[in-house]
Amino acid sequence: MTLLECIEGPEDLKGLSQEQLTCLATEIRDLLIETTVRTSGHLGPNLGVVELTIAIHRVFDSPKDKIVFDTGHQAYVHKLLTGRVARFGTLRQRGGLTGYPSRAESEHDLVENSHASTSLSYADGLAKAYKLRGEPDRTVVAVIGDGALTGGMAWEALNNIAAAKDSRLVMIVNDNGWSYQPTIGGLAEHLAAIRVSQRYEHVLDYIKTTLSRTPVVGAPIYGTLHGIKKGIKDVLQPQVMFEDLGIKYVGPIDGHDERLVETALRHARDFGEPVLVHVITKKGLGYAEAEQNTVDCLHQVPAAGAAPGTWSRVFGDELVAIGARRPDVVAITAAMLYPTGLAQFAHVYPDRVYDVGIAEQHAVTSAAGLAMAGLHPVVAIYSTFLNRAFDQTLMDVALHRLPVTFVLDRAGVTGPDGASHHGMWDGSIMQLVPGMKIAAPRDAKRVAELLNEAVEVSDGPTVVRFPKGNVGGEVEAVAKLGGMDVLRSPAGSPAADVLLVGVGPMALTGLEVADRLAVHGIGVTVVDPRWTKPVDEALVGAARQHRLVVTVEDNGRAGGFGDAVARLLRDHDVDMPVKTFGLPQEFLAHGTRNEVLDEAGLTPQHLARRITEAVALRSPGDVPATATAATEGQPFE
Ligand SMILES: Cc1ncc(C[n+]2csc(CCOP(=O)(O)OP(=O)(O)O)c2C)c(N)n1
Repeated sequence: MTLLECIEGPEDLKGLSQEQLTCLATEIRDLLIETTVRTSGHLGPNLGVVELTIAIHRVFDSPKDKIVFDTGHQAYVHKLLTGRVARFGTLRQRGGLTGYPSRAESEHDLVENSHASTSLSYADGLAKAYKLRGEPDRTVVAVIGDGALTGGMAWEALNNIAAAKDSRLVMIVNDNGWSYQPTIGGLAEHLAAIRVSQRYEHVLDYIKTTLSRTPVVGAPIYGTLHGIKKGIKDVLQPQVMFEDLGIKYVGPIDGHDERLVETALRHARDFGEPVLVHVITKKGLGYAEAEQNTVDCLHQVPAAGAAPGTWSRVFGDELVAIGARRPDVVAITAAMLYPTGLAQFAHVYPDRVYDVGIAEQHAVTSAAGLAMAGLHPVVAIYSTFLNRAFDQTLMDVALHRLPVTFVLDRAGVTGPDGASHHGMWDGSIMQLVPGMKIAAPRDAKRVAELLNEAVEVSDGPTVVRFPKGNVGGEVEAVAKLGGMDVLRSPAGSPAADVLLVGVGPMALTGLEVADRLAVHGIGVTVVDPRWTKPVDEALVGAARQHRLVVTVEDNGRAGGFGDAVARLLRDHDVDMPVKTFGLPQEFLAHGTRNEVLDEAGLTPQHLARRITEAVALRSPGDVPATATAATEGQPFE
């Protein structure tokens, strides 16, 4: 039995010797590598926090003390130290451990949102609440990366924490110099300056040794040392940023020296006021492939760049082509240059791409500024992270009718990253934005087509949304219906049974559904709307020629394209049932994209069955016997 297998909870760590802790760290790294290489997942970030997480669990008393991991992608080590070693092999698999903290999994997990830069706000609230509730013996710990620290929320929180002098709050900045890519911006430069200042390091080493030999007598000693350090930093580091904010600062500390980290954390814990502990770590430490990976230190396994054949890559290639013709087109990313497919554009036009850090809100309003000054910005962002910038999209961009194109990658079900990462909201919230136009390409050719149409729009914002993964085969239209593509008309029957409108790749799913229904004598017209907002009014006339309208979208059902179509038909007094298929308005668990879609009933089999039922309900007498039989349990395979 390994040492790691004996750890059932944080209390089992507390009696281990320094030698045993070193051995434990090695075992943890081995398991992290072995598992994530098989299951995929956040390897680089976790390899970097092994000693730090051990130290946290030795110093603090979880779950009484509350540990908040910012973003949560670096919480695998925490999972291993809190009783989940045996299940770790199921990481990110359907029904298995999630890739982020999960309250269903453990009482040691608290925050599972996995959108970055929130930990300090959660911690601020927790600490205030424990104070008000008269529970002064709890300490709140926030672990935040230098990447997440570029997010505006973190600074809003710091501003408040600085004022809450008597909060028992320890903020650990895990500074590895990387987000996905090297962390950018003024803050990153400031941290880097602290990191590389050898002279400063030497002085600090001296202080750290002194500090660790000094018997702990509480705040006064700490305060004295702190005062000494501040003096030194004032000499060596003119921008003593955190302290200027009024926040006690400890560091920088070698985050792979478990003993040193422990010492710093114990002092911070006992200080009784908010303290920021600055820990320097190496992303990917202990795995050569990660340490030497110059793209992202194996932030994710497999590496997070846009691979050939993916939607992201198709978009990236087309943007390069557009960039050649249109010198006014510029690109913005919020710390996701490679994953969003912008790397090629950045390579060809390095001056026309802006990586703003994990700062989606800023990205959008900065895009508004670029557009006001005559450029056409393309904001490439994962669908789920656009949620952050709804108000900026609505008021800063749309209200001013600014030509900004949002390219929403990972729209719809994403898969193993679970509830926080499914891009199932944009299709609804963007429907609310006046003047917004939303495109959803069904295949690679349409990505190019619609992206070009989007950047031609000069009087308001546009969205181009597509899912995660590889693009499927190309399907040409057989006819046009307004601005929409008709992909299939039922042979020989002018008035068909079902008008099926499928959004993006769901139009191709619609073709499979039509095949299945045709076998049972139900005629289906399949339409790809191309633009889901505004809804094409040609649907009104088309609906009248069918007996049932069906919409299918890879987005939450509430307020999405389906609801917009139903509203259009109501507004035109078309008395026609509209079945709107989409994702249930729930926080959907992790699994493969296909597993989640299957569970949501968005596969051709499920859809064919449900549509048959709807047709049968509408006109039982008219529906062919084979079709009604299928509704009584005969599968559509
Ligand atoms: C709001 C938001 N935008 C983007 C992301 C995608 N993302 C996940 S981890 C990460 C980098 C985080 O860097 P850092 O906080 O330094 O942690 P590290 O991975 O370096 O340990 C990014 C950009 C996110 N989770 N949330």
